[in-house]
Amino acid sequence: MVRRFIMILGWCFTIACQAQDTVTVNDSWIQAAPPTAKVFAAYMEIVNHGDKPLTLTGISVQGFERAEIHHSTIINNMARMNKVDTLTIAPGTTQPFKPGGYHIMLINPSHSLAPGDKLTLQLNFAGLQKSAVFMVKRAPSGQPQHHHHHHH
Ligand SMILES: [Cu+2]
Repeated sequence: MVRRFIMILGWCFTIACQAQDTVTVNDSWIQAAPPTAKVFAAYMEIVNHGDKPLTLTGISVQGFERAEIHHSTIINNMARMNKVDTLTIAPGTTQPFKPGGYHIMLINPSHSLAPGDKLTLQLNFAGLQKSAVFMVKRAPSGQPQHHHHHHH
């Protein structure tokens, strides 16, 4: 009994308790846009498997001037986007990034992206970093389209 307990602890330290395993990124994709587009929206789900809050503090990406965390809201029937500095994900919860809500805004590309292209984004959390591959694709029909209005 005691030996089994120690084995579980050892397994925990070597595998399960590493920070990289406390966060998973699912369904990561970038919405295709015309070749002249100056902004692209990226969507995903972030799952916090850990027992501590996880705070997203920024996004690093190559081939763009910068990336920002945005939140879309509808005010007086107008789609508005607000830049968000940090986003905290409670332990054991999933934070969706989807059209009409939170999204990652990729700004000023050095070259255009076409459907089928893949791009690696690095998600910077307080205390850990996580890379995820995003596939460029067209928005599923019936989903609200991302509005490229900027009000900064
Ligand atoms: Cu945006």
